[in-house]
Amino acid sequence: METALHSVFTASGPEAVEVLHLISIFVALCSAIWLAVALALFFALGRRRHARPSPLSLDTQAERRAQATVTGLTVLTALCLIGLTAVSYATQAAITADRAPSVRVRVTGHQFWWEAQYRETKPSEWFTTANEIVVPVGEHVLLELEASDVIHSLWIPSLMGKQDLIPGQQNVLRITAAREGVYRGQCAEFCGLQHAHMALLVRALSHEEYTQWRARQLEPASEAARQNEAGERVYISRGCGMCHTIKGTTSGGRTGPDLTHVGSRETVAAGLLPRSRGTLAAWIADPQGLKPGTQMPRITLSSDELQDLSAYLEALK
Ligand code: HEC
Ligand SMILES: [Cu+2]
Repeated sequence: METALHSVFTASGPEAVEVLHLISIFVALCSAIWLAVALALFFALGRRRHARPSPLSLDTQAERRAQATVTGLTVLTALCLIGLTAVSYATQAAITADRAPSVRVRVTGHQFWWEAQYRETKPSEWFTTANEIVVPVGEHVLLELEASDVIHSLWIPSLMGKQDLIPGQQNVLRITAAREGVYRGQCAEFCGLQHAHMALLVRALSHEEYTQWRARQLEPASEAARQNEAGERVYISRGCGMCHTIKGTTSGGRTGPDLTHVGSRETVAAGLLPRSRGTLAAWIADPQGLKPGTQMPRITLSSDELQDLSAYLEALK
């Protein structure tokens, strides 16, 4: 797997660049002001006052100078605040500008994973994946954010600032990946026990690769997996389908991630483990041990069942 970018300073899309510019302006101006105040303070501390002949006499000239300085600095402070407000509004307007997206994904935050439903075309062509969003490079993507249980927050630092996912409300986040690559995102609002293990990968592919990926996602469970009848039997008979969906089988659960193409994803359990047959088996054998508090129960399986099941899942490309 390529190393995923995860930093505000590797801004990789126009939205992230806007945010980085804004931060830079704030940091530069505030640092300059802090430095000026610190210098003025040191200067004042080091300066000695000349003793006056009569301590109570008023030095009108000095008074007038002080008044002018205070008035000038007050006006300057107000100007700085107004200026920062203006640039911050301008950034806000630029990153939330209503543009026609070429991909629309409904991202639902769950304890403790991300559901991504692609909704760009007619409902018969919708498909659902988890913990990974694939986007065409350079194209505008609209993420519609929802939550199923508690408040989450989506933060993909290299692509955009944070946005909350709130039950009963839809927020949106607009991203455009300027370069091919993998961008890491993270839940940025404490949402429960496994909040730290709630990562999301955004993979930006060329338009052709994206189209191919999309076509594969629309297909039901792969032929290779379907031929592993023993594995599919364990999946169905052990009740996995109550919570999971594998298109092409009788399962249609919505509580857990859609597993139709779980073998094509990079990670297992929202970035917890890199995906392989071994980690899939480890996860199924003891989800509560690996991710205490996760919403998937431990289901006791024989070692043969576990082998067949993990081979089956791995083949779901
Ligand atoms: C009570 C509901 C429930 C049952 C039953 C259940 N799961 Fe899960 N499963 C979940 C949830 C919820 C998650 C997400 C966990 C997380 O990431 O915190 C999950 C995650 C997974 C994942 C990781 C998917 C990914 O893309 O990261 C796999 C694989 C999986 N389950 C397989 C199974 C199998 C196989 C069975 C049957 C032996 C099963 N599950 C039974 C709820 C369930
Ligand atoms: Cu969360």
